[in-house]
Amino acid sequence: MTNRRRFFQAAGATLLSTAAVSRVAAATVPEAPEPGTPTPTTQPPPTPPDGRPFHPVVTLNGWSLPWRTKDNVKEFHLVAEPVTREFAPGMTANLWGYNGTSPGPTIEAVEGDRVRLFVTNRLPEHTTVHWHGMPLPSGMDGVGGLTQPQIPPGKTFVYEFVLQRAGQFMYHPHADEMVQMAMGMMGLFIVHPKDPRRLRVDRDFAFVMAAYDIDPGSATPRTSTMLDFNLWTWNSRVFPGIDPLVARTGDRVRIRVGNLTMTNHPIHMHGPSFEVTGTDGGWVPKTARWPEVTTDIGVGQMRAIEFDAIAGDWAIHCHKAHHTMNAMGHDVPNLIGVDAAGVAERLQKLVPDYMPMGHTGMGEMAAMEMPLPANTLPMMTGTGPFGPLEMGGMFSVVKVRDHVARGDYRDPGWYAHPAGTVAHEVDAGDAPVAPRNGPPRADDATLKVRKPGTQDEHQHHHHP
Ligand SMILES: [Cu+2]
Repeated sequence: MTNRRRFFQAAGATLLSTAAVSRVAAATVPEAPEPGTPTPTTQPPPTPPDGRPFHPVVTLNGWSLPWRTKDNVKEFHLVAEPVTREFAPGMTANLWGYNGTSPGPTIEAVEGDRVRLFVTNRLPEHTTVHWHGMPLPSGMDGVGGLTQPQIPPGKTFVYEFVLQRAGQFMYHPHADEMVQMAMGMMGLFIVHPKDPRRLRVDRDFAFVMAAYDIDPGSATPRTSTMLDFNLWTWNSRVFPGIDPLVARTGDRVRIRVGNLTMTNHPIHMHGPSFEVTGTDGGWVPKTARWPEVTTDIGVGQMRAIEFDAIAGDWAIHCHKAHHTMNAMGHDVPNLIGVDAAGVAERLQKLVPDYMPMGHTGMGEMAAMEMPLPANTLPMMTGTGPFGPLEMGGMFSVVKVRDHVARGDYRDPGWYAHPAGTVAHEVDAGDAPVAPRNGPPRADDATLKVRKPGTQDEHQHHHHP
């Protein structure tokens, strides 16, 4: 009931702000749509209401921007504004985005379409929109100061061009770029082929990668960070907040991924191998493609990968291990092999809640219930059918099942492995002798630390 009331209050607030727009402006500028649901779950794509038919993309944890058609031109309306975005249950960030979300809604249209893109600036500073990768007239390219004046706060600008090439593109400001992108201003722009049979796939997913630096216990990103970000997101979500990518066995699946972070991301998918079939520069000729299980996506690049779906739960993630973690401290010494028990006892006299960690690795982090600062996600988290997943950040699961209806993207739950196909414990006596190389293994596995220059080291040197 409370949620319902809150929803209507929010709806009322929207009406009020719409009424504040002058009538003249309302007649020429199309309404700026807001997402259909305030929850950041993947919105199944609606069938295009008019214009040439196309097979819409599924924006992971996102939505596509409705348009209106006027004199054969598709009119879209983006509003740049402060937004809040839940990264995963338990953490919400103060960001800047478009039409209520970060990333902004995906713009979808068809090769040959003429589009008119209205951009209203409700930020406290000027902005522009650059249509990244798009072939267009120079004056529509959105570089503040170079190809157009900046859009001042409170003003609306319009861009207009014909979509010349089918493919995957991005949009983002080219104004105070470091700050505005660090605050989450970005979105996807998908141009579908004129002939919907061309480049046809059964399932077409899309997301853009962004990085944020949000101190544990706070909610607003640091915007002066250059490289040391601590939250690695797909469509401004982190695992376990990223929805699964659901497909049916045998489906041809495309995933379009853009990178607007400040470092590269080697995106790795388990299970079926894939090919890079397109970039934001165009489509890769069939004869120039090669099979991969990881593709590195550089800063400012987009990649479309395609594969034939095989039944299972297949992890998909960035292969930089610290990008599959949530906000963490960086200056942590490696304690593997160190017996911290004595130190812990003494520290607990000073700090009663002190817990020694890391002396057997960091896996224990995922299962423990340590108090966290408010609005902070555990570094390693998520639970699967066999226990903690020990992941965060850029991680999700491609869930492929034999029986999924066309257009059904709902989470099918965990994979039911056929009998006898899951790794399991056995009696160690059943295993063959494990050959090993290297020096004989000491019975006492405790790490012996010997500092250079100590007597031990000296003796070792003279008596090998
Ligand atoms: Cu990465």
